[in-house]
Amino acid sequence: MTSKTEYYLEKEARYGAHNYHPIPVVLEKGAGVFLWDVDGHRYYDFLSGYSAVNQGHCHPRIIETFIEQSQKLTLTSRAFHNNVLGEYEEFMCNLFGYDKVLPMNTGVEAVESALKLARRWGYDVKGVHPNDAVIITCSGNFHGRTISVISFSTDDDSKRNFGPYTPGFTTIPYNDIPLLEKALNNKNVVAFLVEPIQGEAGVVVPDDGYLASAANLCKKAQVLFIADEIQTGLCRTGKMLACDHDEVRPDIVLLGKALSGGTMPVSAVLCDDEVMLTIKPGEHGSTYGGNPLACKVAMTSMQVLLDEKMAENAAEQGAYLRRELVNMDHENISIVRGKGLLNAIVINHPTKDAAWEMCLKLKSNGLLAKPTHGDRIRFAPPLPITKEQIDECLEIIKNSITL
Ligand code: IF1
Repeated sequence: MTSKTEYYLEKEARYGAHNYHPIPVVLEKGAGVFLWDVDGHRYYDFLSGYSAVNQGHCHPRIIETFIEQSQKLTLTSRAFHNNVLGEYEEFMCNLFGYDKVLPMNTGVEAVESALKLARRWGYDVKGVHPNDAVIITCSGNFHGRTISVISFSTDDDSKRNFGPYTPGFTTIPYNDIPLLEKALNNKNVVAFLVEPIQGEAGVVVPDDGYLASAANLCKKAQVLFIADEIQTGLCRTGKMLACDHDEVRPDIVLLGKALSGGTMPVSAVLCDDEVMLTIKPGEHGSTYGGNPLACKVAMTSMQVLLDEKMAENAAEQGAYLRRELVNMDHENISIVRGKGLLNAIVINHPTKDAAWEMCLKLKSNGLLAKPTHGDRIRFAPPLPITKEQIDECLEIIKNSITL
């Protein structure tokens, strides 16, 4: 480790909260699929800020919009109108096919907003007795880190000693239709919250048709189907939304991360009037939600995905990457899975922390990835990656997974 890298690591360790355990690399520049550290080393980024930089680092069009709007007007609060919000809302409703959008900031705020909408809809429209609403979630879920959202986490690290927890949630296994059907047999259930692919769990892809069957069952039971597309959406899996693979139209869609191309926290809840209009003025909101800078940046970020056909490229390069990883037939890789450019390999190696050690080797060889749950490594590069670049990455991977 160079003294320059050490300098920054020391500062963070000394003055920052210790709520992360990062790979020891200090980055100072990014462009497209590449990152550079403080010593000038270049890396392929195989995390993409957990899918926040789908469009690639510092995309010129997104940055141009950012600079332009930030020199004009950045925040008005929702006490007043601004001349960007309405156009952004129209743009989003047209692009995704919903009546209304609710703008928020971080992903977990979109999740919280959806939970509030679902409960409110349950009481005002479905007629559930006040305070009796139940929301079904899946084991292995990751939807963020607020108290209510970790209340239905099944991950001990996220949850332990943060109680007391918020009531009103039940958990069923992921990718299990019979148990969903059983859980829906309760008139107090107002919503089913699900990730189309479970990211944090290590890119767990459900069976084809799972989302369609689940959405169907929800419809029959008069229960809202909420898709958390914060990580899977915005072209990451080879379609605009991961639900598109199953031709499912969720009652509520949650977006975040790449909605701003990695420039700032921008999230959104999309749904129709029957749900959205149950919340009235003064009943929900956020200081930064719907600010004109975020709205302008989000519109360009979405336009870039469309103009540069990033869904198509993610589908094509993702399929190629998985095929070549399987063909590598390496004894240390037991599973290759994913969709589009949201992928993971599962490591099979006796060494304790083998995946972590491999990520350190990947780093030395010029590729940044992060292990999850001990033995899984996520491979999720920015979506503009080319076949030639994937080939180079495959070479790096091959040279790094032998310990
Ligand atoms: C961290 C994981 C990814 C998400 C889904 C909501 C949120 C997230 C499906 C909340 C956030 C994060 C946050 C980040 C790590 C990361 C992550 F490994 F934990 F699961 F991406 F894979 N719904 N995902 O994935 O969004 O409030 O953070 O904007 O360090 O906690 P947020």
